[in-house]
Amino acid sequence: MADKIGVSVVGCGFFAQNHLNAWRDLAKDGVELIAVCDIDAAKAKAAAEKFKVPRWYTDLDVLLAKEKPGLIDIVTRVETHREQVLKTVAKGIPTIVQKPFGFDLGDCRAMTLAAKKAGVFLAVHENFRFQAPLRRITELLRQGVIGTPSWGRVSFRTDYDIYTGQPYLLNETRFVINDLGVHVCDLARAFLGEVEHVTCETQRRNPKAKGEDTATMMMKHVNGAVSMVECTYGAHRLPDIFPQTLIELEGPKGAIILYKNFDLEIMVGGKITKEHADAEVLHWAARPWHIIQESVLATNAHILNALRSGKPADVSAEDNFKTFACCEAAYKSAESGKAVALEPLQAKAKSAGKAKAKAKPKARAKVKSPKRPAKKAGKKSSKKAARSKK
Ligand code: NAD
Ligand code: 89Y
Repeated sequence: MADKIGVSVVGCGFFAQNHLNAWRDLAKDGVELIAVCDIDAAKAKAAAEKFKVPRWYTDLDVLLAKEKPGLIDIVTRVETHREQVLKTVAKGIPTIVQKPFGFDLGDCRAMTLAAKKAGVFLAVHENFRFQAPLRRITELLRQGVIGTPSWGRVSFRTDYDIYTGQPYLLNETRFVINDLGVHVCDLARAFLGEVEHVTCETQRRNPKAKGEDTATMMMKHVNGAVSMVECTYGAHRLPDIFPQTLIELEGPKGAIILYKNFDLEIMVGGKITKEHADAEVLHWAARPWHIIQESVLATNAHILNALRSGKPADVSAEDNFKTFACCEAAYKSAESGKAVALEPLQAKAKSAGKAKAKAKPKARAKVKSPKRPAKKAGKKSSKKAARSKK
């Protein structure tokens, strides 16, 4: 049995249930859930009871004063990520934070920089690349089965009712790119390499949504590859295959296509090899979410292994900063109608991040909202609309 590690989960809402289940499954690898925290006492208490966690808190500062976790897992919503990560990193505690890493690239840079300066492990819970069929595609690409892909498509299209579980999404001024774009952009990077520039068009098909619910992105990768990267919560298709991501990759030796229902085809040398790449339905999981739920376990296990072996996670803060830069570029492209290069954006966020990391917490209020979604919503001022509140 591996050495014991005390894990604390912060935020005990909708998605944290998957994290808590996954950490409980990792007890066999030495994980001990030592404390949970939620500003809503009922949720913190319920999580502690359900997962047999000895202590629960309603204030992260109190948890940090009383506990000595070996790892903190932040599963609150985006508006709290920066403040919480800066606190846990300042205490020297290895930290995982849920996606989206930050509200904007400045947030992501501030957290990445703080962790780097303090020499503290920081990973982002970017789980889509750990989904069973997507892990299989990574493996095939590493084996060079189709050579280096020069074209790809990553697509997530649904109008499944996500709003019952995640009602806050309707109020996000940065909506689908921050929520799903982070996943599909991460997959484009993982499969086709770093991104040079992004072109994007956004749409708001659901009038009840404050921000964009549809994004169509085209990416030019540094190695010359091109990808179409799409996500929408406004596609009226049957069957609705939520929460599946479809993939097409073309390389010099062949193609890999992930169709609906996890049917994977590998086309090489004039032959098609078919595989069924569905995930196991874990004992606490249920379709159609099982594919995401199993990936939460795989993500947590990967990050834990990385921490233990003294290496950055594949989804480290540094890595996810590059994914988020694609999203920032997508918003800027949708605003300007032009292709947006990543490098200047990343450099700009670097210097802004340094300044903000030094600034006192109240400087956070100065973060500007994206102009386009706020204009479309046409109700709140851009400052008020910048971060959705509970
Ligand atoms: P939620 O609102 O259901 O849960 C958030 C919880 O955090 C709430 O219980 C709230 O009371 C608590 N909270 C708020 N501020 C807090 C604070 N300062 N200290 C402690 N607790 C606090 O939201 P959710 O749907 O669970 O989303 C949480 C995160 O998970 C988001 O970042 C979301 O994007 C992400 N998410 C990821 C996936 C995925 O597949 N990776 C899927 C769904 C949600
Ligand atoms: O919020 C989204 C995510 O990150 O993964 C699935 C989701 O919960 C709804 O599409």
